[in-house]
Amino acid sequence: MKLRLSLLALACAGILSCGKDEAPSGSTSAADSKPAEPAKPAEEPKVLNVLNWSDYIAEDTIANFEKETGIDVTYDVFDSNEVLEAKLMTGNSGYDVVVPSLTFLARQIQAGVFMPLDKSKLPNYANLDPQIQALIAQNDKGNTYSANYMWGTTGIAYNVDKVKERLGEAAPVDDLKIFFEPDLVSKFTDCGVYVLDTPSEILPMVLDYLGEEPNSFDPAVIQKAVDRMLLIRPHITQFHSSQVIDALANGDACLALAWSGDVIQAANRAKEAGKGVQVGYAIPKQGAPVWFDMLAIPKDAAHPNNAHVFIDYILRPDVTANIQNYVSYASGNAKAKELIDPAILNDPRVYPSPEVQATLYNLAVIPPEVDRIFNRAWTTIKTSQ
Ligand code: N2P
Repeated sequence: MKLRLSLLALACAGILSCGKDEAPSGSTSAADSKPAEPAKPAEEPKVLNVLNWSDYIAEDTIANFEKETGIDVTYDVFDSNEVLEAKLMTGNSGYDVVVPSLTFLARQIQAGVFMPLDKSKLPNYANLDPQIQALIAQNDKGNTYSANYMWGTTGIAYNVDKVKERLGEAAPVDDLKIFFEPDLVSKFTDCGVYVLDTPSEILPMVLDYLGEEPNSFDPAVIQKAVDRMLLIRPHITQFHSSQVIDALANGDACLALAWSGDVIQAANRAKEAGKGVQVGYAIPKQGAPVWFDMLAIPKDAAHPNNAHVFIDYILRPDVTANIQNYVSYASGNAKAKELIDPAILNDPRVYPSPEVQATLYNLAVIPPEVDRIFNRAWTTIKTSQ
């Protein structure tokens, strides 16, 4: 905790501005000489701009919300925290609701990106699980700026038959060595090896495999992850975070580092397609990153009231449960649990057992200088052949 606070302090000293409210532009006397600002209209126009992860909502959620509230939603998608952060840090993103992962949200809070949530407008906020809320409060103090949307893990996705074909019945699908040992991953070069395009999750996973602290900020330690990635680089077909669902489902990828719910969605799509592709997901025995994706409202949102209406709608147990049933992710909504399809609630890939939970690790809030190392390393890895 102490470490984390000092890292945030470092973040404030770097590229990020700090969490203090910006001073209003112009002095009081200058403001006095200006004509009075026109009064804000009591009601916002009935529009809302949402930016969420791809493949992360039920097919009918937005339509149902629009029907119920009369608010017209423009719904855009992204597939990496790094990309979302770039949009948020420059300001004027144009979005009213965004969904960063908690460790990114933490430094965005420090940079003054978000407005505090007005809990009086969020009666459904009380549905959130107090235990998960306490965990989240380590990065969003007092649960001030965010509400949990979904959470999940990053693990190993595999094509059941192709893996058996190449490594036999006892293939180590739950062991990171299948990915990070060149003599093993090389067996899959011809059938598609995908890696999420996000250094902030993949580099810690390599370090974890190498027996290092996954959240190390030591450049020499990070270099070990880079060296290992360069060793397996010739066997990686694609760095992509959203194409992986279809690639797994149609057999274009037979091994991937991917997000839990996305892999389950791929497995479901493969089943529906009926072409005999079977997709598996394993949380590596070495442990895996666990992450929390958070609903938040940018400070410069043009429609903050509608944004609150939307967040409260999402926090309704039936709405969250409907999304979960579709995307196969866990949520921090305790009340939704009563409504989720039992097949999802009892699926250990979605809600890992307490023993497996004990092996999961949180990702760190990365300070700017480490962020730069990660990004440089990632470019080196991706561009090397
Ligand atoms: C959505 C996956 C989002 C999870 N397809 C990454 N935090």
